[in-house]
Amino acid sequence: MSPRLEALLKRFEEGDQRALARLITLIENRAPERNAVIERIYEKTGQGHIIGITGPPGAGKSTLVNVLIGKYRAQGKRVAVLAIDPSSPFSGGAVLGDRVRMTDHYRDPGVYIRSISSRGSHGGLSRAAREIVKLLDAFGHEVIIIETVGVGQTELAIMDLADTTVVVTVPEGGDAVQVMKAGLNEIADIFVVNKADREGADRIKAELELNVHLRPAGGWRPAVVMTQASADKGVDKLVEMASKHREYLDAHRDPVREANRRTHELVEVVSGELEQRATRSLRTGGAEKLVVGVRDGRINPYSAARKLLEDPAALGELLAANNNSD
Ligand SMILES: Nc1nc2c(ncn2[C@@H]2O[C@H](COP(=O)(O)OP(=O)(O)O)[C@@H](O)[C@H]2O)c(=O)[nH]1
Ligand SMILES: [Mg+2]
Repeated sequence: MSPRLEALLKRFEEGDQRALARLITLIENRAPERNAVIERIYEKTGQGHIIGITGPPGAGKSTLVNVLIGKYRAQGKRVAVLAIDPSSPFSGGAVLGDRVRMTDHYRDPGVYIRSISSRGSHGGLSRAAREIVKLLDAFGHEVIIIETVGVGQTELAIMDLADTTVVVTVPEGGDAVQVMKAGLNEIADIFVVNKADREGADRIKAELELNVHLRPAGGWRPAVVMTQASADKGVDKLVEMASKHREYLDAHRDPVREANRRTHELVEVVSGELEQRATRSLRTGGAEKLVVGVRDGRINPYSAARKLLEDPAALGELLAANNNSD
């Protein structure tokens, strides 16, 4: 580990928010040092309550997060927010009003807000999100809120990072149907019907409650909470249910799920690292004869790959850590 990275980690451990920000940027940029960073902080993770908030755009998720931050701060808890939503107030697509409301929290040293863009990133987003959440957790945040727009597979994978998943819906046209279609009802630990001031909120609540009762008995039954985030109504109930859900999780640990998560993490880190090393090494002269043969068409890529994989010495060279040019 370079002395610079060592110094940065030391500042992180001392609680310097700028060091936290720099380390998050390393993760976002997929810097080669990122594995070493997470390895170093890993033991300090597992303390914070990770709350995922998802739902259609415009449902009021960011407004709700703003209010939630205040509630948790009033309990004396340190709060981090990771927003993965290009249109979120956190990520710059904000209406002015949202930004003004956020400034209180921006100045509060007990609150850390970060957004990452979901644009342009491919398979790496859920891994980056997981690693950033680990940093936020190890830093000492007691509550970590992840906000995403519930649409694709990546967002579902990101919600899998959460201990407690909150699905936000609104009374507007067909919104609840959209939630069902996107498979969000299966991942919800708590449903929020936001914009309770709007017509039809009671009907949506009844629909969701019916849906909850159709779930097999046993296990956690998702609560349905009505809120009016913009008027700070009903949010205390959400805080209460989130805390109940966490107690439930503590009392009903799922060792199989935890083992699967850890194994998945191992596979992801190893395969990512192997791919990076092999790619670099093949581009910079590793397995030269084979690569040249493939380039000028004498050997087909499949035969070359098989030869390489069947030769332990060549493979060892290809994957040697010193091929890393960091
Ligand atoms: N009527 C009403 N509007 C709300 C409520 N909560 C949020 N909004 C408004 O809904 C709009 C979208 O909110 P936002 O938090 O950006 O939604 P997001 O895209 O889900 O993050 C904003 O104009 C909010 O002021 C509510 O409870 N009632
Ligand atoms: Mg938002």
